[in-house]
Amino acid sequence: MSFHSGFVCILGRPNAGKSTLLNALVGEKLAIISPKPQTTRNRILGIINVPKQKGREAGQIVLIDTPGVATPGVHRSGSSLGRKMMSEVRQALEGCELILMIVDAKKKWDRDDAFVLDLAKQAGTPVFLLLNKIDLLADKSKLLPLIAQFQTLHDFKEIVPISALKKKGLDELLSCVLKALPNGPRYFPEDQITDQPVRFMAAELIREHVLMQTHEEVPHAVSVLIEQFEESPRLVRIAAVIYCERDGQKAILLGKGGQMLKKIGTAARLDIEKMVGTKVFLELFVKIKAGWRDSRTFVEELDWRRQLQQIGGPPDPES
Ligand SMILES: Nc1nc2c(ncn2[C@@H]2O[C@H](COP(=O)(O)OP(=O)(O)OP(=O)(O)O)[C@@H](O)[C@H]2O)c(=O)[nH]1
Ligand SMILES: [Mg+2]
Repeated sequence: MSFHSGFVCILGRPNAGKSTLLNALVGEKLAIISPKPQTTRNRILGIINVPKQKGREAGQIVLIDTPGVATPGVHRSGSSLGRKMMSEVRQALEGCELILMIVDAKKKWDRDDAFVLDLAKQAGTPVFLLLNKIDLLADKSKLLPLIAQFQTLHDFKEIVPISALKKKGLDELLSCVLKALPNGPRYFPEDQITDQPVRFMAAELIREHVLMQTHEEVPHAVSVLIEQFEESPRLVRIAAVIYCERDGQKAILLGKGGQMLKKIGTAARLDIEKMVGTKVFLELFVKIKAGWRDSRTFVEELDWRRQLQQIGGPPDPES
């Protein structure tokens, strides 16, 4: 019996729906979602084990969600954070067997999409084009001309209309992906769905609620670091710091009489409890770290892969 497997990179501009697709395909919330661009900052693995079905071989798809690709010069792409996000995208592209380039079917193709396509072309890897958000297309007859138009841009291996949000077209997509992957091993144990540590996912859930509750520059100026994470059978104790860059942002995050921080904390605690399956005691602090997005050292501190590497020994000088 043949077994298909491989690494599949989800690539696209900010807000195209990459993380929504990852969660929908894996069937678990692995990545945070928000209507604000540049929500995802790290590459996120999602592992799917596909059982053998009629007309479909068994296999394992290792999806990699990536930060939204920003065209140089926009979205502070030159900051340390921006550079780090692009390096996460490049690492995901390296060595993957297939690229799922995702675009918003409602939006006109522009230079940001062209920049993403160039990246995919440079990788020299087969590309599927996913036309996402088709639930927003009132007139579905527009899809065929749209597909014909996209066919002129690149020799896409497949063009698949989907709705990541409404979970439309995903079964067909999975079958196409599996077919496109080579025969290979099971890379991860069958019960593993991600490589992210729980404490990092907890930090992300806190950041998701900051993204939901705040506006303009605040969400982009926020990062979350877990300072304490103690697990016991019936309770997880977490202390986390929400970093922002300025006094005004801190005031917004605290809110009148601390109301905003309380709201973020309660909502995040409920989500973390759902994830860990026990009660959670969550303490949140807000601190200012001026210009952290331009600090390479601090941006590296936010990278859990790097943190693990440091615990395990000195970092590889090549990385
Ligand atoms: N209507 C509709 N909305 C969608 C669909 N997929 C994603 N969205 C919405 O698009 C917004 C962005 O979704 P994300 O999954 O966070 O997008 P992303 O590409 O991961 O964005 P970044 O991490 O910022 O690069 C959210 O408000 C989603 O709910 C879809 O199929 N239909
Ligand atoms: Mg995302």
